[in-house]
Amino acid sequence: MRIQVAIIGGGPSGLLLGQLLHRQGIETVILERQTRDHVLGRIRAGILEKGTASLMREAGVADRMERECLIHDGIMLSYGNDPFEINFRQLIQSSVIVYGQTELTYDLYHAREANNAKTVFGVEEVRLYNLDRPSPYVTYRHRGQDRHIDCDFIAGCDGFHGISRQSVPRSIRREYEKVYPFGWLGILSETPPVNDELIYASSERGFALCSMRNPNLSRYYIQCALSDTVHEWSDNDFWDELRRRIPASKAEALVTGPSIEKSIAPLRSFVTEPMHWGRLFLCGDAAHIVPPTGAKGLNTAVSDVNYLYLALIAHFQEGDNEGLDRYSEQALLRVWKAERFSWWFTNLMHRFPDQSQFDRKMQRAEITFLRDSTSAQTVMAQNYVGLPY
Ligand code: RFL
Ligand code: PHB
Repeated sequence: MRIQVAIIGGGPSGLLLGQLLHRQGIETVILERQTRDHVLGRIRAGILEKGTASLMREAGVADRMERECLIHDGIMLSYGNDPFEINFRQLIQSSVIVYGQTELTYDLYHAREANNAKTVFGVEEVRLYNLDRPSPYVTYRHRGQDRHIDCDFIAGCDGFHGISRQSVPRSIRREYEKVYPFGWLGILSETPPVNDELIYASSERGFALCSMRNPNLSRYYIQCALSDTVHEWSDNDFWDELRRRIPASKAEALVTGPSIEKSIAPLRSFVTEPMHWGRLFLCGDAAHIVPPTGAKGLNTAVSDVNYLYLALIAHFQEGDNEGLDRYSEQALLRVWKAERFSWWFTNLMHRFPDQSQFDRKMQRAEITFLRDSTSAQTVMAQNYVGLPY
């Protein structure tokens, strides 16, 4: 089999890239390790930047998103019992969109199937070859058979645990990492959200986040120890702990119910450089990870896709390779800014195990500065709604 672009990974990066390229007449195959249902069952991101929404529009897959999304003009922050709003609309005339990664991924699979574009699920032992030559190829096993795909380019969209990043020689790769000493325990429940806007709460007991997917589906998180397991947290324990961490007026108004999903995610900042080697281009979580504070993971994956998509069409349609040559540098410039924002917001809002009273006072001073300073709020708003591409 021969194809123009082989895409490794059928998460949001791979699917969106495939859909954008398909609309420009560029042929792709997506190789996905899991089943479609497995990919769609993963509850992850919930907030889309404007740039993400416009790329969904450009990909022709935004109809349901436009109909069902919620538009959020701001977020609430709270320290102890002291909530205040950062209003994006007033500060920078902008907003974000609430639309789950599961929904976005579903829309992209639906479009791919309607286009008859090829996706192979359940692939094993994917290996990339000849990456530094003009004729790269991919091998994999599927239903017990060995397969081979010749291609012009490979897009490594296979997430943090994928093989694409590992295919860049160790001598070329530089990796930067910070692992945080806590995780987030998240639950999804069919209850009305406690507030119209998201609440990011810093309390003496640790961080909490009140988010949502729609008017009857709430997503809540609490900071937990890395050694905690979901089985140790009953729904009642979760709700009790959440109430203790959010402002009292919100704790009183919280509507609880059974969780329909419960999971723990560790928090990590990670970047690999370069994001391009020979005919291989890394996109999204394959190249970088952010802690979820600030909702930058999915959105940064999408901004990589934007740069790579434009570079690939310039190559295929005009024989212009400048975008491909500049891809890594261009993508990394924006990636590091998202890394900085997510790291800053994580440090500001969480309790760290070895934190001194002085460190806690510093957090308090910074949050109150943010509460009282329009300039500081403007900087926060610009980063939260998404920096320009
Ligand atoms: P994904 O979504 O991980 O998709 C990669 C796909 O590649 C497949 N794969 C392979 N396929 C073939 N061969 C191999 N060898 C393969 N190895 C892996 C995987 O099965 C998968 O389908 O990466 P992508 O597309 O770059 O998208 C990135 C986003 O998913 C990610 O940035 C966000 O979900 C991060 N993230 C969150 N971001 C937010 O903005 N807000 C959140 O609340 C939020 N919650 C989360 C998250 C990430 C999590 N992970 C990765 C542990 C919660 C979790 C649990
Ligand atoms: C979510 O809704 O899952 C979510 C929202 C905002 C974040 C992280 C996660 O910063």
